[in-house]
Amino acid sequence: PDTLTAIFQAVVDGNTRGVVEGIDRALDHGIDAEVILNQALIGAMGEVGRLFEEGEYFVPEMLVAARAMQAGLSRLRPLLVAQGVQPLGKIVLGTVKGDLHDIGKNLVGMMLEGAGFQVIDLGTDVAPEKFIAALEEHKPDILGMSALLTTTMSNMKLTLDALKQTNWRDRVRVIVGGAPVTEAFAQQIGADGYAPDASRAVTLVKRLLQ
Ligand code: B1M
Repeated sequence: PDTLTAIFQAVVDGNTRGVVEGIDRALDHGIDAEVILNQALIGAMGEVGRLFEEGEYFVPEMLVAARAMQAGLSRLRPLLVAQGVQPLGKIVLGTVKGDLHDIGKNLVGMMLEGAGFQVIDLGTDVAPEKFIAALEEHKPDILGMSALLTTTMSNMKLTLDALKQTNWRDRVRVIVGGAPVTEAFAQQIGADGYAPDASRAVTLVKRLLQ
């Protein structure tokens, strides 16, 4: 528990080295990678968000915290991702246009890979045309969009609308997620599914591909 608190604090402080060393120590103590992820890393980003809301943190602090978090995720990645399995399906994933948040998306991608799916990650600020070009190129089973801002959620709908202009809408299942996104919103824009977190994104994808 002390080790987890130290990792949590290192993320909040943006102390990348502290995060990585803390994770190594936690793993040495036999703490499970998923426990480290959920309790220390994800918990810490929640705290960073709270500090930002209260005006105690500004964008630079959020950014260094995010970097420390990403370093932690990279360290955990091999433990969360199973290797050498036959892909269960293909997913094209990206954060929508205008939105640069990628931690949640990366986590969703990692969990899906861990569950045996092939993930093609288009990164952040992905315009509808770019999603469509990736569908043409990779011919995935699923298209996943992430948005963290209330102002960029609408770009999920724009992407879905753009899909309808192509012959892709019926050929791919579309799932959405991200902090401001809800089940109701997903239905309203005509997505095929919504997941509130990365592990439920895996359950959702499995269900949609059955
Ligand atoms: Co930003 N930011 N940020 N930020 N940031 C939020 C989102 C905010 C809620 C903070 C706040 O005010 N409390 C707020 C949004 C308010 C709103 O829209 N209502 C906000 C703001 C305002 C901004 C800026 C506008 C600030 C500014 O410039 N004034 C700016 C916008 C930049 C842009 O995108 N154009 C901005 C910038 C940034 C940083 C670049 C500094 C940094 C991002 C770095 C990065 O991602 N590489 C950052 C960060 C770190 C945050 C907070 C603190 C943390 C986000 C995060 O990584 N959470 C965030 C506050 C918060 O969320 N408490 C905040 C951890 C992550 C694991 O969770 O992403 O929710 P999450 O993902 C979850 C689920 O949502 C779900 O699964 C994930 C794992 O369980 N999920 C999916 C996500 N995608 C999914 C897709 C799926 C399924 C599930 O299917 C495809």
